[in-house]
Amino acid sequence: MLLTPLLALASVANAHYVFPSLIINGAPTSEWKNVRQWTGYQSNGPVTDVSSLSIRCNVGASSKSASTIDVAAGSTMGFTAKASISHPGPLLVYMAKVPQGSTAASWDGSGKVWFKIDQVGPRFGSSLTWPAMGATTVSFKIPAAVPSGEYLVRVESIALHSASGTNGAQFYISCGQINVTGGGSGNPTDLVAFPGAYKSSDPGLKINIYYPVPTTYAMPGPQVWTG
Ligand SMILES: *[C@@H]1O[C@H](CO)[C@@H](O)[C@H](O)[C@H]1NC(C)=O
Ligand SMILES: [Cu+2]
Repeated sequence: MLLTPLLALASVANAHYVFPSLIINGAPTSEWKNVRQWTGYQSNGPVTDVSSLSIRCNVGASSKSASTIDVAAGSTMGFTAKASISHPGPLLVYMAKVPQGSTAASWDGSGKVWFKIDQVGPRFGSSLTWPAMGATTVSFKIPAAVPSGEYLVRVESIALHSASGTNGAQFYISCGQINVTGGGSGNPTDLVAFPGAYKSSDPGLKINIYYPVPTTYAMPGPQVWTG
């Protein structure tokens, strides 16, 4: 995971955020061109119910459509975070292959189809520090072994600043539409569904990250598939 930090410490302490653009070949695409524009995106607000359909690609986005863009297998791509990831918590990235006969533009992402390709959790010390916090871009590698074809790619920042109560974790999510070219012959494992991958009682979701200071952290969801 590569993270671009916010350069100036802007007044974002309590601000929500969105992931509106993909970063392809080092350059951001237009906002909401290759990322599904979810209902109410202007609010920058989070999803909080892990059992809702909104946990998949954000509010109403299962039935939204964007443009699909080519990405070479094995290359680095990313998302912009606007204005920045201003809450503490892990950052996770999933992909789902579009089934035969469907397209990234029309598929809803349903079923046990999502595999995790990257994540970054906390560093431990006298308090937890979260490397993704403050980032304005997040970048990750599309595994070289991923087969060619169309995919949804899902970025997720889970904000844990008020997660000690049930449904206190906040999920900031976007789904992009990509067409993997030059792919391999891997067979992604540990597939999960959204909703379904998480429970509100998961130890990485219902957690007081401040006191007592945790010495371990259980990343939500499955293992990372590295190809
Ligand atoms: C995906 O890439 C393949 C190989 O270049 C191409 O034939 C196909 O048209 C592309 N699909 C989309 C939706 O861009
Ligand atoms: Cu917020």
